[in-house]
Amino acid sequence: MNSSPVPELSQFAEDVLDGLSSTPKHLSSKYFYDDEGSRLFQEIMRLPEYYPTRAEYRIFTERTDDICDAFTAGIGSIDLIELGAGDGTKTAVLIERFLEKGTDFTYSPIDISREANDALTARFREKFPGLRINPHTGDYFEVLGSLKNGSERRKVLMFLGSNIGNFQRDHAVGFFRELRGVMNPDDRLFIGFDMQKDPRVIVNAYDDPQGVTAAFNLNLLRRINRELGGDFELERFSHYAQYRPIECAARSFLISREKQTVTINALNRSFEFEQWEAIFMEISQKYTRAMIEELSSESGFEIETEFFDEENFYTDSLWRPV
Ligand code: AVI
Repeated sequence: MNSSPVPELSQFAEDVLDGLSSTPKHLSSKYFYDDEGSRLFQEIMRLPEYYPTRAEYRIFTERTDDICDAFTAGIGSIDLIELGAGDGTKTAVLIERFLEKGTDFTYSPIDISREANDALTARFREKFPGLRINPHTGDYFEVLGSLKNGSERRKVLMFLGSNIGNFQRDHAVGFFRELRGVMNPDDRLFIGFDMQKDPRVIVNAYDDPQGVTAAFNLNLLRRINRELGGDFELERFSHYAQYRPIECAARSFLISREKQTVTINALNRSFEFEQWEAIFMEISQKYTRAMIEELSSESGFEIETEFFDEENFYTDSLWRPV
C-alpha cells in the first residue's frame, strides 16, 4: 500500500486546528508571546489603563521588608524560584533588599524561553554582582522536580503578574496541585492575583483606546499566517473585550467582521467564519478573597500572609502547604 507520510503537526498547529474546528472557536492566549507579542505586552504594561503591573509593583516597593521577612520567617536561608520571570522588575526589588540585609539566598528564574532567561540573567548579573543566580530553561514541573531534593533550604516559588488569571479554574487548581507535589512542607508559594473591582476599571484595562491590546490579540493571527501559512486578513477582524462581574472574568475575543473563509496551509484546511462570529482568545480572571481562599484549600495549601496595595486592586498571597 502506498501511504503518503502525514507530516507531524507542532503543538501550536494542533492547538490552532482544535481551536478553529470547535464551536465556539477559540485560540490559546499562551501563544500570544512571540517576539512581537512580547513587545506589545511590554507596551500594555505601560498603558495608563493597565493597572495590574503598577499595583503589584507598588506592593513590592511599599512592603519590601514585610515580604522579605515573610519569606525567611523562622528560617535563615532560602532559594527564591521564579516561574516565568518576565523582565524581573518586581523581583529586583526583593533581590536588592535581600542583598542589603546579607540574607543567604539564591535566585532561580525558570522560563520556557531561553532568550528571556538569558536576557534576565545577563541584566541581573550586571545589576547585582553578588547575586547567586541559577537560571533554568524548560518546563516548570520538570525543572522543579529536578530541584525538589537539591537543597535543604526553603524554596519560595513565585508566580507573579496575575499570570494565573489566564488559566481556566480547573487548570489553575491542577497547576497549583502539581506545584504542591514538588514542594516540601516548609516551602512557600507566592502568587499575584488581580482582585475584583469596579467593572469599568477592568474593562478599560483590556480595551485601551490606543488599540495596543487589540494589536496584541490580532498579532496571534499574524503569527498563524507566518508560522502556519495562514491567510488571515487582520482588518477583517476586530478586538472585543468584556467583563462579567458575577464570574469576575474579563474575556477577549476577535470578531469576524464579515462572512469569510480562512485557509491555513500547514493544517491543509479552510475555516468558515460567519459575519460577527467570535473567536474566544483570552480569559483574565479576577478574584475575591473568598475565591483565593477556596483555590488555596482545594490545591492543598493555606494562606499564610497576604499583601494588598492601597486600593485593594491586587494582592500577593503567600501560601504554605498543608
Ligand atoms: C499576562 N496576563 C496576566 C495579562 C492579563 O492581564 O491577563 C495578559 C494581557 N492580556 C491583555 N492585556 C494583558
